[in-house]
Amino acid sequence: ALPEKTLAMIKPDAVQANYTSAIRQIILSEGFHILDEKLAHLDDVAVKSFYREHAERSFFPSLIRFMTSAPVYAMILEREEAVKKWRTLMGPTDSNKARIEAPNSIRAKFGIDGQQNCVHGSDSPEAAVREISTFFRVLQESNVDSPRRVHEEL
Ligand code: YYY
Ligand code: MG
Repeated sequence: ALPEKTLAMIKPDAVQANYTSAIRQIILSEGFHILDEKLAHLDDVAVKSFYREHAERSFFPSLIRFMTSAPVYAMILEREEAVKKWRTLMGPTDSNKARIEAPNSIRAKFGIDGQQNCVHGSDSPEAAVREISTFFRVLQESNVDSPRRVHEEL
């Protein structure tokens, strides 16, 4: 299978707890390449856009406060089936559920609860293209058909 990209983000809880390098090491040991990475501090406008699919949910104001509370660490990951493989490695959204259902997952090991869950991953190749562009300047013509070209021009 061709390589695919996804956006991974280490969230404020895990950056503050100094889990960035441990999580980064797990990512590399699982066969992902990190094409680019950066620390960023999101503001309200950026988080509202990033999580716009959840704008009507009751947890949205709290989610914005959490995501703007401290820096995040964003990474472009590449491997075959990167979107699905990274979501599996992260584990379920709720860290406490992750500790029961996927004890080896990153959320099981480093997450706190259902909101402070240490990592984000794009949920589709299309979302990955959009989310990567939140943090990185890249050619965006495709995440599926010509990943090599995008990689080479980074
Ligand atoms: O993609 P994923 O992060 O696993 O979950 P989503 O359902 O997309 O929710 C995004 C984000 O919102 C989640 O990581 C934590 C937060 N959240 C929350 O604070 N409370 C909930 N009941 C559900 C999600
Ligand atoms: Mg999601």
